[in-house]
Amino acid sequence: MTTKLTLPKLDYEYADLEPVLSEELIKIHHSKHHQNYIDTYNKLLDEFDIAKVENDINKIASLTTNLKFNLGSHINHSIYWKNLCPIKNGGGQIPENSNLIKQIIIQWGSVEYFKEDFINQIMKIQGSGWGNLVYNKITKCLEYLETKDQDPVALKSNLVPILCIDGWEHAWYLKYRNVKKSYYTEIWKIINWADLDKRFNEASS
Ligand code: MN3
Repeated sequence: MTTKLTLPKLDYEYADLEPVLSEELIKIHHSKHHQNYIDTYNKLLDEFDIAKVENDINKIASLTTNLKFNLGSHINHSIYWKNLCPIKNGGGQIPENSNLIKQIIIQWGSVEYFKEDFINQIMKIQGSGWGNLVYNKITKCLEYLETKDQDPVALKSNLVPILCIDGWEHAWYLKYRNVKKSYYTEIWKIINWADLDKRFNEASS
């Protein structure tokens, strides 16, 4: 018995992340790209059930790789959508008494310097991947972590994702074309700091 995935509904309308991310871009990213990862995962699950019955080792090996890719993508996108918030609903605004912000200031000195550092790090992605801010449960510190392709942070057991930024070209190209850095600079205007703070509090408690 396998559990099929369904596309999570967004907490906002496709046009609500304007002007940082356009309605067309978010609509395609959510209803086409994210949906496609889910449809593919669900289809692979059916094939996996058959491969198990047939004890087909080669089929099982290739399906496992593809299942990981598509489920990882779903996990990453599900965090990404929650990490974003329309400006009119408080996107980009730093909440008062945020434990996450206190930790950022301890480690980076200021939110501005943290953002600058994050942008420098995420610009280093070659090809497709994600730039993540994670909480390390062993060192009890925040870290930047790059994950390749659709690998989710969840594959590393001591790390908890706080912020996952999609570095795939489909996440920004329709709006920013060849100027990728503008995507990474502008996105802070729609960051859902309240969501990040909630994730940090859960991870560090
Ligand atoms: Mn994406």
